[in-house]
Amino acid sequence: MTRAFVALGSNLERPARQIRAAFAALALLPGTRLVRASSLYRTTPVGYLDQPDFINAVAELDTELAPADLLQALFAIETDFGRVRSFRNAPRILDLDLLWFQGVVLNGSDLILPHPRMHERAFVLYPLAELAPDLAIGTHGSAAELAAHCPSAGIERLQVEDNESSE
Ligand code: PH2
Ligand code: MG
Ligand code: MG
Repeated sequence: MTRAFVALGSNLERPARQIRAAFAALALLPGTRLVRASSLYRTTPVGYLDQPDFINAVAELDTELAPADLLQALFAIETDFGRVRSFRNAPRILDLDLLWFQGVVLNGSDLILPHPRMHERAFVLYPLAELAPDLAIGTHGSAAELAAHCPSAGIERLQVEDNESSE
């Protein structure tokens, strides 16, 4: 079994509901166990700004899948959820990004590990640091250290009771 972390994001069609359903879909992947799900976070868009706020979260997995197979499985879940790819950073029903895979460093054309932008994105680091504060992100530092250096503006951790109202 290999430890892996996946980032979840949604800003269309009842995002909190999409994220909770996506955790369930991850738990059903072959040879894979959902170890833990982070809290849900409401985050303001980064990059392309003219779109709704996101719900973001992180999943911790144990998996027998190889990185490339896990990546394909994540794409398949995105497609199942109705994701349509238009332009880069466009609003989406579900985005599943493979962040970290047992510390593997990979520079492929289809997959870069650890995820090349994760160390600078508060909407990834806050939920990740909640699950694995000591996780080493390549040579950048630990999840908690990196999160501490990211401004918390625009990041709101949802209380469990908020989850329903944010659907
Ligand atoms: N994903 C992006 C670009 N910008 N901003 C937020 N707040 N959350 C995201 O998940 C996100 C983003 C590209 O995947
Ligand atoms: Mg993404
Ligand atoms: Mg993606």
